[in-house]
Amino acid sequence: NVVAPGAVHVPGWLPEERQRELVEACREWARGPVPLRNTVLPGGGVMSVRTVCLGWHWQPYRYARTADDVNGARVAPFPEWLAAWGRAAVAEAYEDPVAAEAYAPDAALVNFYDGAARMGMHQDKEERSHAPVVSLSLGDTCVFRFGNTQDRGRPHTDVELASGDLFVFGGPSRYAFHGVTKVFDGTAGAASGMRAGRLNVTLRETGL
Ligand code: MD3
Ligand code: FE
Repeated sequence: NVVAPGAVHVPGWLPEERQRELVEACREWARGPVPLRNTVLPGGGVMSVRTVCLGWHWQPYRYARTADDVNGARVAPFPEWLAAWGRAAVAEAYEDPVAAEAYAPDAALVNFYDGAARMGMHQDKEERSHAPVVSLSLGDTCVFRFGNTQDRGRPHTDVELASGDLFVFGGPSRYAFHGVTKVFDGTAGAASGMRAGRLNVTLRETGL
């Protein structure tokens, strides 16, 4: 489903077995070396989403190798198998194996949402590369709001993201405002092996 130029939603892309593998990997990453934490923004606000990073640590609003705003530890490496999933994702979304082969993500943000967590409308501009962002959803279904490139307001499109869904944001959609307005408690089903809540894994090329 092409939601906007460069923004492609592929419902149910991850088979159950892959969903379970990714949830299991997220459980390991959440244990350390940097723990899952509520990011504190420079203005003092605390995000309701809990995050752990791979490859590069997103420290609002820059990437670093160490989590200086958490425990100072070096972040876990970005695994090569996850980069391969990213290339498969780009190939699937854009039906372009040549573009997909060049995709070299080196950072992942793992976001955990409980039923009350939200993500306000924002742009992802810390990456120096203009390569697409690959998003994989696990567990509870959410309402994802895909906006415009000008501001946080209208026009926007609301899309439900369920466990196993793939979303790729590239080209003109790469710098669109986006957020998560709602998570539907208890909608995870059995596919991912998640007991509660929602996980979202985004793959990025930092260009660093
Ligand atoms: C569109 N995460 O980590 S995933 C984020 O569900 C983030 O956790 C949300 O926004 C989540 O920055 C939304 C979909 C997504 C991710 C990155 C994008 C959409 C995007 C970057 C550019 C444009
Ligand atoms: Fe984002």
